[in-house]
Amino acid sequence: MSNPDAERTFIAVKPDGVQRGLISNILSRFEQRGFKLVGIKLVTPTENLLKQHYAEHVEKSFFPKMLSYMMSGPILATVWEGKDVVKQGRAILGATNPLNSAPGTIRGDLAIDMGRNVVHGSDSVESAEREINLWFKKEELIDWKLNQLAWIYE
Ligand code: IDP
Repeated sequence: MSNPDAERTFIAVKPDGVQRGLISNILSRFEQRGFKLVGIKLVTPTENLLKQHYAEHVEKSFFPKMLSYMMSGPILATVWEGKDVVKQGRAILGATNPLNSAPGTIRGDLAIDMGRNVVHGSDSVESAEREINLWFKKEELIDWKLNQLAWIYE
């Protein structure tokens, strides 16, 4: 069995996903795939946190609207662990623009507009590490053994 604890990703349910009651639908996709939840909390992010999180977009024209969308209510912040979880997480989410997302993905099933695309997921192992450190304190990440491991990994 390879080491499934080796990789982590940051997945967030954005305010529209929380308001629309989509939390359990979204989390169940990661749980049922076999990934392990190691951190979870509701957060109302500050402007400062979002500017750090979306540092690459701060100068973009859509940023002010995106900022008010992301600050419009609580976000469910989660951290998942498992083999190739960053890339697999992005595949579970679908494309940034829901209109380009395949059915079966979260955005392809549950969203239409880019500015209401329901979820965030880290796009690389490096950004995952940065985002996890930004949203979570070390002690908020729980080290536990998934007893089903041998049924998920060979
Ligand atoms: P990602 O969320 O799939 O990683 P990014 O390109 O990092 O996509 O963009 C971050 C978020 O910014 C998107 O999820 C989307 O909500 C928003 N966004 C990106 N581009 C646009 C745009 O052109 N118009 C409106 N919102 C956008």
